[in-house]
Amino acid sequence: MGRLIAISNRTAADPSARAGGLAVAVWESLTSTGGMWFGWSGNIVDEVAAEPETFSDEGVDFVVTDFTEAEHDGFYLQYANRVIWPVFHYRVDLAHFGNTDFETYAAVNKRIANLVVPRLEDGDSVWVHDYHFLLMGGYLREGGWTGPIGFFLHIPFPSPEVFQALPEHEQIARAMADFSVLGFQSKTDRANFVRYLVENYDAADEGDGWVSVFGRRIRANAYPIGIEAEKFAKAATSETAKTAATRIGRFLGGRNLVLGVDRMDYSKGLPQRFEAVGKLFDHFPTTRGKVSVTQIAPPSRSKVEEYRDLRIQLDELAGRINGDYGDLDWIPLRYLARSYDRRVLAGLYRIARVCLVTPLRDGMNLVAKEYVMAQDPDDPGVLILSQFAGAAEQLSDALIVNPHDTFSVAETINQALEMTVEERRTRWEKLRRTVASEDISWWRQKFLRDLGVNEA
Ligand code: GDG
Repeated sequence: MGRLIAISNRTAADPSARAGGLAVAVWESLTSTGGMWFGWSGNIVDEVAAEPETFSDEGVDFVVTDFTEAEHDGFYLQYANRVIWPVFHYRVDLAHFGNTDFETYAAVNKRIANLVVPRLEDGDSVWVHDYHFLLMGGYLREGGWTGPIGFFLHIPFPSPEVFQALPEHEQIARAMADFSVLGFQSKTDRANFVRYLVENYDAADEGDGWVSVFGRRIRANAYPIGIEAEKFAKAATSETAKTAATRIGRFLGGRNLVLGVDRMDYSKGLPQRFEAVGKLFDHFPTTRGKVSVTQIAPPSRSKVEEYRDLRIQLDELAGRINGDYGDLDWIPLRYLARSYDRRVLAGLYRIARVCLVTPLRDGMNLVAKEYVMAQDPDDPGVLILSQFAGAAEQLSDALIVNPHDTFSVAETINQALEMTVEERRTRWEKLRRTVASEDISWWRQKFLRDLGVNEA
């Protein structure tokens, strides 16, 4: 059988990077089929060498390239993260439509495609990941590759009205139609993409995922990404997890823990979440002194202005809430702008009575799934989940909220805190069954089957 060829911005060349969801899924597939992984080396240089760096690990051949400062800026910081990321998360107001960034974005897609094509062999299947490489299908075809190319979008695909705010929407859509299989996180994302094609280019939605457009037939489906479920459940009872639970237990002093874990990103709805916590203490006085909210928010993309603004906003909100409600022996809302070991997170999830996953938009949200797998079956906690996270399609037994309606989120936190253990167990058991069965291997196999890859 043929090899699998993965393309993503960052690769798992560094073994410590293999811990993330995407890296695990791709790595497992590549080691089982044998294959290659193309991406960015992580280095910024004055001049990119003609030949990329290549090396092998456990039968996987890595091919990584450096970026120039101009590529890193125009491709990664600007077009990918200040145009596509905000628009695809429905934040057109935050998008910076520069004049030349799309050209740089396209040039990097093309440059990497040109590294890939000469290294492909008959029988190979290509699997491209995420919003950095929306044009990759077009350039691989231009280079002469006629074999299968799959694409998986980890972030939402917005409604057509929002997607059309991108000046380059048509070029992007045409290039996306050069992929053989297009994978989305949710049915909503898939429906948005197909509606855009139907309304603008007379596409036909032919059933079973098949779509005819631009004289081609492609497959577009929802493949909700999962986690390494059993492994995460084990991590939650590891020694490191127990130690973390003991440490935070000392701080809690018998109070209930309400936990949030998110990269510090404006899509995650953190200011609204903090507002909801303020309303909880305001309108539900029995929770005062009885609940501690801890938000873990490792900073990300801190070079980008919108992220610096978010940080300032959160500092102010947390300060105000603690100033208004805190007492000599009680900090109502703690927010820790740093990252922790995964096993530490697993330990915190396990003792949290409530987990707040309230993004304004999220492709999937793996924190919701990790929280479910980390629970103690006898005394599980309650997941509060935004209706705007892809995960809400699968996890309907969570308490589903509208994150913009902060009073209702406050009410739901109170409801979760008062929920009987019987109801907690019933809801959790259904959630656990879904997360455990629709795990990362299920996701990968479902996608690769449609791409025509038979794993060994
Ligand atoms: C994108 C899409 C989609 C968080 N803090 C720490 C830490 N984390 C880990 C979590 C989780 C991961 O990071 C975050 O995953 P999410 O899915 O929640 O969100 P994004 O980073 O935005 O990921 C998203 C995902 O891609 C996969 O397709 O679900 O919608 O936006 O695993 O546990 N990990 C460690 N320390 C931390 O402090 N070690």
